[in-house]
Amino acid sequence: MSASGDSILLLGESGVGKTHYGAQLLRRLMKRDCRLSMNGQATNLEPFQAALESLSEGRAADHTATSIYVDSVWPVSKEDGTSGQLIWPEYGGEQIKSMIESRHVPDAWRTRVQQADRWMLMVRLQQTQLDDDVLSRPLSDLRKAAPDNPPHQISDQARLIELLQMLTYVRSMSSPGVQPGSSRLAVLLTCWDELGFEGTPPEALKARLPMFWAFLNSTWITPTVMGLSALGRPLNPHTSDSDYSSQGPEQFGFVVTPEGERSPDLTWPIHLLLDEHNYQEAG
Ligand SMILES: Nc1nc2c(ncn2[C@@H]2O[C@H](COP(=O)(O)OP(=O)(O)OP(=O)(O)O)[C@@H](O)[C@H]2O)c(=O)[nH]1
Ligand SMILES: [Mg+2]
Repeated sequence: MSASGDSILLLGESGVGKTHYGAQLLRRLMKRDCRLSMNGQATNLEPFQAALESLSEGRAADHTATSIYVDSVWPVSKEDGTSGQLIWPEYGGEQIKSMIESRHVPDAWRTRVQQADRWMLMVRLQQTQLDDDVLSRPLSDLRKAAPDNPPHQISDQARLIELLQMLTYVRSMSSPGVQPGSSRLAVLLTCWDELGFEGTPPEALKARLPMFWAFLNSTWITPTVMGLSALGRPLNPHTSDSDYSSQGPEQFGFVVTPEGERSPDLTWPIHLLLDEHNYQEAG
């Protein structure tokens, strides 16, 4: 880790689980039994305070207001004793949606993209839809009456590709000659517990979003695809899960490695992104 700070560009639309992951991560860092642990005073924890309290009571936290963007600074150390600062953002996911829809990257986001060379994209597969093709909607269906002027919508796969293409372009503007896949990228498939998928995270992504999968692999040499269940199980914002609150939220949640192994270490995806040895430069 660098002495100045490791800024991770955390990308995720609304409802993918950014806030719950942030709160659970914070708790794991403080518990100090994972690959990364907190070794000093964290600042700007206010945005996570409400989520930490809700989880302690066994309830889900609220959606983050669209206009919010706050960077929390967390002094962390690795098992080998090296230390640095992790800059973890909390923001309303509509900001990402609006960038995709307007095809415009606001100045503040432009700076963030240019300053961070480690990107973490959170995708909740259950929120994505695969458009019909000749297999899901055979040609015989075309004879049936089509709805009048169906609204044109860009598919979820195309939206994610569009987002990454915009951001790689913005990044290359600041450093000419930089290859599109030169930033480190980890894709986290969130809410893995509700997916009910038997295979590995890369297999899930390939099965669910094949075009996006092809784009990832043609742009990054080794994109990392992991599963994440920050909560470990669904929680309700209004009723408390008494088992959750009595055992403590730190007992719940897991990540799934690209090979399909489960681990309770929620700091693992970040450790992997920050680790120089786990990354191969794009050619
Ligand atoms: N089953 C399950 N649900 C989860 C998990 N993590 C988050 N959720 C639920 O997913 C919903 C969205 O989570 P948030 O963390 O608020 O999502 P967000 O990305 O911060 O969304 P915005 O604040 O709108 O940008 C909430 O209802 C959570 O209860 C998980 O690991 N498993
Ligand atoms: Mg949020």
